[in-house]
Amino acid sequence: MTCGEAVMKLLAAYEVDTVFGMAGTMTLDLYRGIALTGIRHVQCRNEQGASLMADGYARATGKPGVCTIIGGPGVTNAATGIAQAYCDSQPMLVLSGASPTLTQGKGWGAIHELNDQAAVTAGFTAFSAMVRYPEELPELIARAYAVFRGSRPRPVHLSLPRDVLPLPVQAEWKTRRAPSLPMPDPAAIEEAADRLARAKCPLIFLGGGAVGTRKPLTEIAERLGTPVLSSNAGKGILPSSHPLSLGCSILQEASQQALADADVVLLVGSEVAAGDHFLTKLEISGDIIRIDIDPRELTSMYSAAVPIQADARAAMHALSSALVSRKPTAQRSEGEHRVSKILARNAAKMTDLEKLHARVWKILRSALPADAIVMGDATQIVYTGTFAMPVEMERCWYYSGNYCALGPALPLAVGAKIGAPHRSVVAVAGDGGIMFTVSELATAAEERLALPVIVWNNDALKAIADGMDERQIPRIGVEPRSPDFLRLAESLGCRATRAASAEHLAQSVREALVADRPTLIEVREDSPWLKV
Ligand SMILES: Cc1ncc(C[n+]2csc(CCOP(=O)(O)OP(=O)(O)O)c2C)c(N)n1
Ligand SMILES: [Mg+2]
Repeated sequence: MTCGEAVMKLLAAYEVDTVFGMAGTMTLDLYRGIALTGIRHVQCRNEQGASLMADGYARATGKPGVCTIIGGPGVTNAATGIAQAYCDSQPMLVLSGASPTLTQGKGWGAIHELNDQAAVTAGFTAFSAMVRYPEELPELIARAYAVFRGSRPRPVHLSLPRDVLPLPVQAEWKTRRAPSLPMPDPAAIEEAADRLARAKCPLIFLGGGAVGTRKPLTEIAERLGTPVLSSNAGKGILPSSHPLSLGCSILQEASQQALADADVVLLVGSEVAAGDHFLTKLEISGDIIRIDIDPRELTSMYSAAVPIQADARAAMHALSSALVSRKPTAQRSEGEHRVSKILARNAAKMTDLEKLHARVWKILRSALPADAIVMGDATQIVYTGTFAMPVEMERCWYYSGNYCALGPALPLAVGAKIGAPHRSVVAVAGDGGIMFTVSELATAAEERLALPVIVWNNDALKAIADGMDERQIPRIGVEPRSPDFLRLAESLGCRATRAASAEHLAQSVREALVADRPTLIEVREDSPWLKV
């Protein structure tokens, strides 16, 4: 067996069933391994598509997404998807080729040469290693799974030189168990419970690290009458319809004010990324009780009066139990009253454009099942969707405000649909964003994915054009000419339509969810039926 075969066999033992990739002469023996194990290979059109699909697969399944790419340009192309997964704490294993060991660092012009390739991804991976001997791999892959399952999940990059991949491997490689998750310190939980019980005006803020805490979260929020606000990654952990839910309204002023006014803030599994609220720093004047698996977060600018380093699920269960014996100062009815006042103030401040966006979200919500996964790009309609699209379940709404790249929505949706074929998945991108990764429509068509791809077309890079208008800067480079999206999609093997009315949009989405291929649905911002 070659190293390429042994590594894929080991990954199959870690339950890898799919990889997203693009082959090259460098990685041929990795593909010998893919053939041997029968692991599904999804062929992307660009390695950026592969890393973003792997990210989407991870978000839909909770398992690491895996990509198999060449070194050099494969790695630099994939960088955006890897960096986004890093920002959003998603597990991803990147297996890339690399130049022959002897040539590395010499500048001899080896094909796909990239100086110090492992260092290129070091800044946006948990670790990046250049493999020298096949025998290093069982430990490196075990370490990767320890990152995915036993700590804050983040991407890992292993570079496999083209002279190492074909080497013979004698021993049988075995999986190793991931370490257990860190448990909360009982004394810190008691202190947190005391402070929360004494709070007059508490507030909970949730991020993606709080996924899986709905039960203890609901108990805590209801017992203390605490409004619950979330980041994009935390959206849906508490259903939007819960009377204590402020949803992901952190972009809106009244919610920001509520955070500033709270006397105790329970901040769970979030770095409070600026991409979610567009401010340099949110104001929080009350004491912060922070629960985070990553110790670095606990000393960030949102520094904690009570820092609890632990798995959020364990910590929230412990906190809920500790509150049972304490009499809360705040009352549920007061909390619910606060929430409705804040939501009403937010609604009153919505701009006309946000109201237009909200109408589209209302139509999409009506056409999508409750567990549909929405992958959003960096477009104005998605910024509005953060607060205007109600979500009842966690892990259903994804918008990476933090990395905020253009182009991820489509490949994220492709990866999610492949990982969770029975779930409804939809991509929402702007006319600018879709062009970054539009070639992956061909991948989606080849995989026959029932995928609605909504293109919000305002004939501009509008977020930036608006910024120029506001600052009296002439519009430069923000009104690119778009192709005919319908013909483009059709030529890539997709169905395509332009929404002609609210009913037509809803019907098109419903049909796209059960079609035999993807459907591009163009929604024009200047549609007469969208105006009131
Ligand atoms: C890779 C990348 N390049 C540039 C930007 C800067 N940027 C942010 S939003 C935006 C406009 C996007 O246009 P479009 O997708 O049409 O969405 P709209 O703002 O028009 O709704 C740009 C250029 C970015 N976020 N990512
Ligand atoms: Mg646009």
